[in-house]
Amino acid sequence: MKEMNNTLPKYTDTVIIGAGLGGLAMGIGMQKKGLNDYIIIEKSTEVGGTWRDNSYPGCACDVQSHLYSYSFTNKSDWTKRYAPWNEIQQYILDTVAEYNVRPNIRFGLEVNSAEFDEKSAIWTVGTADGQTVQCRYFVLATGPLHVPQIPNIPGLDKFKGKVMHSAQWDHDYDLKGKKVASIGTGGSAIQYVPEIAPDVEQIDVYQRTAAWVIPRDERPYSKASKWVFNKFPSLRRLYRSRLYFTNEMRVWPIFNPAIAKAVEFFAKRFINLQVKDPQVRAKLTPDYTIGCKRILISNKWYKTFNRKNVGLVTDGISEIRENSIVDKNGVERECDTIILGTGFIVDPRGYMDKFNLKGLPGHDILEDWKDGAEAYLGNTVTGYPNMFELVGPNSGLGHNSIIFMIEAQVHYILECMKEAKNRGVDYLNVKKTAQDQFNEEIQERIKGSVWTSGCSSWYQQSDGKNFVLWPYSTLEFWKRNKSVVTAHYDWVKVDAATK
Ligand code: N01
Repeated sequence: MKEMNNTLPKYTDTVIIGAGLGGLAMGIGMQKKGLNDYIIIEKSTEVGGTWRDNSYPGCACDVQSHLYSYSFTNKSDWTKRYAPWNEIQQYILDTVAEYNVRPNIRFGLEVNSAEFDEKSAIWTVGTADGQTVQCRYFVLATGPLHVPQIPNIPGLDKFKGKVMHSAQWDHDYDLKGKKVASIGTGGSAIQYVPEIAPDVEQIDVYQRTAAWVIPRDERPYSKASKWVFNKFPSLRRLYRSRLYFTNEMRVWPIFNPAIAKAVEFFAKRFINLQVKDPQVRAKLTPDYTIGCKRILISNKWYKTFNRKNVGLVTDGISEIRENSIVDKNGVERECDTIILGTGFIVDPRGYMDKFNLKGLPGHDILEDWKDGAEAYLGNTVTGYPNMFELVGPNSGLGHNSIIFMIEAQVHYILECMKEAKNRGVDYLNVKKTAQDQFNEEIQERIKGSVWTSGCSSWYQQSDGKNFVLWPYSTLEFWKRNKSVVTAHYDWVKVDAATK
């Protein structure tokens, strides 16, 4: 067990919340600029975020390893095209060691308040154990997919067997010979169901909406290719760029129905080739346009339904009893284990409900976001000076590496800090007009996408507004984050006497 520091200093220049890929990129980015006066507050006892929490069987990234990694680290020995969770977690640990970030992290502390004082231009950040730290800059790197969504199904609390969410896998629990019910068919379930199916006696998969799943171009990297990537970093970078531009093409079907139809044709063929039983095949075939929900990749998912011990239930769940699940047709199926592949609470108004976040007078985040979470470029919010978000509203992705977006945002935040320093001001606050214009533009663009073609997905808040995704190319995002449009901000110097 590594030594943990969980004492907050009285003051530090920058507080970052979260030691996942975002928070670590921010910390390392600051160090590289010689800005060492920062701390990262992490509620868990280890770094890694998603890749620390998600360790279910078969858990792997569906973005290629050479791309799903920081541009500034030179890892050449990824074992395969899509790295498993533990290889990514090890990569994160190695990066933390390489940049010596650990001394700046305070573990086991959950931030539950942050308040900005207009007179001094100082944030006071508080943690659940009663500590506080003051800072000039405040960066939210909490990640949009970290709070498990436990479904509100009648009787779940009365179930006598084992219940676990995919992001809270109990590795001490032996699934051998168990009768399992797995709820949900998203990115997590399509990875763990095929892995556990050979071990369990029976697994019934409860599907509410079928997912579009396309082939995964998986392959291990040979010793020779690792050697080449190690010896010739420029070739590794070239390969990375190739992966990047190939993924970038996946944005085309999102805005072009004809391309979406063509992709759908091949995806249907894939289902037909993989699934033997025509009735099961029909149930697994989605009834919405491909791309409306996140497109998933697996070579194992559909085939798994050819197994005798794998059932597919599409009639919905009416209740859970002590040892069984009853579907909406009244059919009762016994089980001793329920696995919830039911995703995460993505809307920040859901997972920030116990976080008291207050900016300039009159600005309370839950109040400001009562109609939906909004930011400018996904990273600054009107009324919250010197506060930045990583992967905030409408800066998420479904088609390429989120690390690309994170690095663009880190660059942008550092540019903001530099500009504030050059101007000799105490804080910057994005103008409401700039934020509103940005969001109008984004929502207008989204209207023309496949995401609004009639499905329901975690990209949307309850009224249907897509608050998650960036609707342009990632190059466009990089371009807009390259430098700060200074006219979009108020740059404020506070009265020295009140500091
Ligand atoms: O969660 P999801 P996930 N009753 O929200 C169903 C990332 N990820 O954990 O579609 C019955 O996608 C729900 O049904 P429906 C990736 O971004 C990345 O699988 O709403 N069913 C759905 O089928 C991914 O998209 C990697 O009708 C209920 C499922 O549960 C995101 O994480 C790997 C229900 C939830 O699917 C989340 O994936 C894995 C209920 N009450 C995951 N509530 C990478 O490789 C929900 N469902 C980077």
